[in-house]
Amino acid sequence: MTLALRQLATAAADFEAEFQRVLHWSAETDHAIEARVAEILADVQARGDAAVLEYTARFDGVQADTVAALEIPRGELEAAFEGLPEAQRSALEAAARRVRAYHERQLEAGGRSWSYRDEDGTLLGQKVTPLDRVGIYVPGGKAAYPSSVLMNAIPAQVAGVGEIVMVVPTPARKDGPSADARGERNPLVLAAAFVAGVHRAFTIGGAQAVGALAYGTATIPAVHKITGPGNAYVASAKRRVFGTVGIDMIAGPSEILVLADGTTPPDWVAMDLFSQAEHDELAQSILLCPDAEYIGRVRAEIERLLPGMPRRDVIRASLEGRGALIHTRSMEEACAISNRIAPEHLEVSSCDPHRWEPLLRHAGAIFLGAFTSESLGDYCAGPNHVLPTSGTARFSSPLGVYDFQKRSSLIEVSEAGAQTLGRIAAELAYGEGLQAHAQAAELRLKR
Ligand code: HSO
Ligand code: ZN
Repeated sequence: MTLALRQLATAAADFEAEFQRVLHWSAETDHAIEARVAEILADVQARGDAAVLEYTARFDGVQADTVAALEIPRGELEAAFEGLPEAQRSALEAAARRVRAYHERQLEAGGRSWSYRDEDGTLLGQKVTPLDRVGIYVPGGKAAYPSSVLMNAIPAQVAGVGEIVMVVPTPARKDGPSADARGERNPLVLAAAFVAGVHRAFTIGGAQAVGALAYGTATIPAVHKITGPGNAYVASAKRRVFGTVGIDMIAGPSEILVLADGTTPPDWVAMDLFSQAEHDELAQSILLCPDAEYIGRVRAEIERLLPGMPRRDVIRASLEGRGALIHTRSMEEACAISNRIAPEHLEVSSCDPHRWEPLLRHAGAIFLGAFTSESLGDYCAGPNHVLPTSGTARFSSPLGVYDFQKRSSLIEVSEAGAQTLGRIAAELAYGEGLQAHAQAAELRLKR
């Protein structure tokens, strides 16, 4: 069975038209979902816990008398961690350690307050403070990723956030009565929450969980920012509560772009393309390479390896729907095309990656050299795996410590400074017709 995987060449006459098809990304809004989410949010805001209980029963099949019964006690997070096989426990801890070490560097490099005095002795500065309370949304079901719990909670913890509240839906089992009236819980997710220092966790999800975190209920504390991925309902709810609270980003399907010079074993590249394709039928995997013969070898490896992959149906749909193998005239041209795509993950699969890295401007994360498989970054290299998708790497950055901090400006004007600044401010204030502004400055001038 052959694979309908698009092949393009920059030298071809129809390249631009074909390339537009690869770039094309329809982010249509579903009006039915939008309306439903608006209703749920309004209801949670008006009725609090009672609304959360109703929607949790209706959507997740989980019956509870109180929202307090949907809270997972910290002891249960710890028990989940203790109950894991030793190998999983130490892998989780090793990953958390590396992610923490990386984000601590971020704090050191740019996350501290600073100030200076100007020539008049006026103090100017920037005070950095962590958010008091944040909410982390963790999807249930097929997209429940313990690694994402680490990637969201650890930067918050490193920033010094006072309280990290996690929500994770735990739909009741469809195949008969659930042993746990509160639904099926994923022990790895709970264990990751324990390792990452989550303070409180609730088994709720969907737009109702986003609403509860944004507005607060009698049981669920209102947070100041909500981060984490979710389905279309969650994404829509996050957009709507933005302004009441902060949000991180609206993440689209995963993307990987491999920029190859033809020196990496082709099966490694094929598997790296699979690694993001297996996330989602809408994920995007692209190969850019100036060596046509090598592209043929990668393609052969893709066809050879695909039938053995447990998630081959998802991978095939993703590769056929949005994947592409692109032959370029040179590595320089491949870098330029990569910048136009601005992928979430960019692998520079080259024997000389530092030669190309300076040419690469837009990517969520850049993985240098043949040994750096993107999947290492997903779990344990250290940098965050929550990254800008759908071309937004042109203007946004990975989730980081800075997303859990805010800055306040500090100003302390000296007596000498009041003379210098007072004259400037008064002049501009009169120009704007704002008398009180001008006089507030002038009253402090020495007569
Ligand atoms: N590649 C995904 C993150 C992930 N991969 C979680 C595996 N688990 C989005 O960057
Ligand atoms: Zn991944």
